Amino acid sequence: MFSCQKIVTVITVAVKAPIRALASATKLKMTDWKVEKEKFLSMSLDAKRKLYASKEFKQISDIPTWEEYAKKATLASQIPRKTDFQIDSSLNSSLRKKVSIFQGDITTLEIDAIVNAANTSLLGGGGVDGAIHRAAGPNLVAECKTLHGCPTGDAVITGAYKLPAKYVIHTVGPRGEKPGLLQQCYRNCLKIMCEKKLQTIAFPCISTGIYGYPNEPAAHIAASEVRKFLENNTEVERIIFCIFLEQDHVIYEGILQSYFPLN
Ligand code: AR6
Repeated sequence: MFSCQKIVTVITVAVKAPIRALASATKLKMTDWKVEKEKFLSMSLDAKRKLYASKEFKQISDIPTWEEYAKKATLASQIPRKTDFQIDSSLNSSLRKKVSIFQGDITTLEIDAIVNAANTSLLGGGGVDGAIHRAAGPNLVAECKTLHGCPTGDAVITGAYKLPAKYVIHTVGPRGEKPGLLQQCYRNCLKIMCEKKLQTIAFPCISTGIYGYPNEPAAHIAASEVRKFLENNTEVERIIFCIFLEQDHVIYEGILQSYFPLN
């Protein structure tokens, strides 16, 4: 006959063993992404390029500055900047070399950081979020899981794994037109850029897809926040507005003429 004490001991052992196994498996998984993250960050560019999901990638030297771009292109009509937004005109000639319009897939950019328009779970989704997770591979979601989400307007940084970029900065845009929260997204991403001493970053048009922020008001926020940041952080090399849709291309060409004047 088993005593009560013995039964309790047997049950305890039976329950604890799988929990311990699960904990050690989880620990192994965590170690996996950490090891992979370090591996990708320390490997040579040649070795890393062999692992990119897409063989097509763009270096910063392939992307013209706004000044170079504007010389070659016939630009869309100018869109005036918000009347209450003041710029320091003495910085115009240097700052138009610090921004770019790039139309295409953000996952092809071989730069310091690309921004992801994520959701509060950070566990992936559609749109640019889906494209980034697909190209980065499963270690990205494994690292994101350890962050336990991100509130709207905030931003967090992770490795970029198989992406050509070094890091992904995930930010959660607002659903619908909420200017204060969208400003926070840009500010918090740029703050991380500074803290991590990153030189190059690309933003998608945060919130303007699935989250339904109207495109032109969102572009005003993007351009004004980047202008403000660059006026105080002139050591940064380049901030890219990564445009996917033709509609945004026309808007950004119009808006950058006002926030980053060409003469
Ligand atoms: N490269 C650059 N821009 C892209 C790409 C790409 N590969 N793919 C789409 N875009 P969205 P949101 C553009 O919907 O509105 C997700 O499910 C797209 O054309 O990706 O902030 C998240 O998990 C648009 O201009 O992001 C969230 O649940 C811009 O990226 C939710 O969607 C943003 O569109 C976030 O919605």
